[in-house]
Amino acid sequence: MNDTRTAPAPFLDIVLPVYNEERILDHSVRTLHAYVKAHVPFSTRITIVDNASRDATRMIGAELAAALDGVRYVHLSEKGRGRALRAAWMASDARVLAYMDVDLSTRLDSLTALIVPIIAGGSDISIGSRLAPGALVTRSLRREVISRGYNLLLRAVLRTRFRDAQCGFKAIRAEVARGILPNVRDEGWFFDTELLVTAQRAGLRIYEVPVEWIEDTDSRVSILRTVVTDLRGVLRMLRTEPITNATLQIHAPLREIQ
Ligand SMILES: Nc1nc2c(ncn2[C@@H]2O[C@H](COP(=O)(O)OP(=O)(O)O)[C@@H](O)[C@H]2O)c(=O)[nH]1
Ligand SMILES: [Mg+2]
Repeated sequence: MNDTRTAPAPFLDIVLPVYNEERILDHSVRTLHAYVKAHVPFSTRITIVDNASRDATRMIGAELAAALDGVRYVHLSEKGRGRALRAAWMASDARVLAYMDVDLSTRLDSLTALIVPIIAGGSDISIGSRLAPGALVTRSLRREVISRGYNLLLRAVLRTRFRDAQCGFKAIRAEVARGILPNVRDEGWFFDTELLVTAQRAGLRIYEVPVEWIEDTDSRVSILRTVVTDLRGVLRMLRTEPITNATLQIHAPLREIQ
């Protein structure tokens, strides 16, 4: 594995949460790595975060980290996508943190649109959106209906102003992440919603980027179980006191702290 301890801190850290992804991990990481080299104008690390995969993900991840410059592999022993994102973001020394699903369902050309508002200081969190005007989405009717229904519920019950809580394509200013993540409890799929609702309540700025999304039908999600845990999460958020920006102690936008 690459020794990144002595490497200079990158500007951007792109986290790839993975669970049993032996089939696509190598191809996706190489695709993203080549894309970053060709199109991303600031220093970037790719961090693969694996929770307890039971296939060859661990071996492939370690091989990729050894073979490719700026790629690292982290292994956690407990499952949970939220747990993986929190661990990777909290440990990162980068200024801007991102994550994306390893199936690269979101077209990579949206990456700059995600990062630029954060760098420019106009946004604290940027999120890919499949439900914003301009998005181009190919997915099953079942997933479309569940996604729209869930986001409408969030709007009605939690008064959310963003359109798509669950798109696996997000970025956040590192300082904001450090302030807000200790207040985000979910370790699984509700993590994204909890992060955004907490951020909105604290008055942070959430910027939505319409994305081109092509669903990869190979999924780790058990839809019924996720719907139930999401609804439980919504109820918990209804009972959670909002935290204020003052409590978070988030100050200057990135532009000013550079
Ligand atoms: N680290 C980690 N990643 C996970 C876990 N569960 C799912 N993922 C990853 O989350 C991403 C999205 O999962 P996917 O199955 O494509 O979800 P879908 O697109 O909503 O069907 C993929 O990169 C998965 O490998 C988990 O328990 N831990
Ligand atoms: Mg997927």
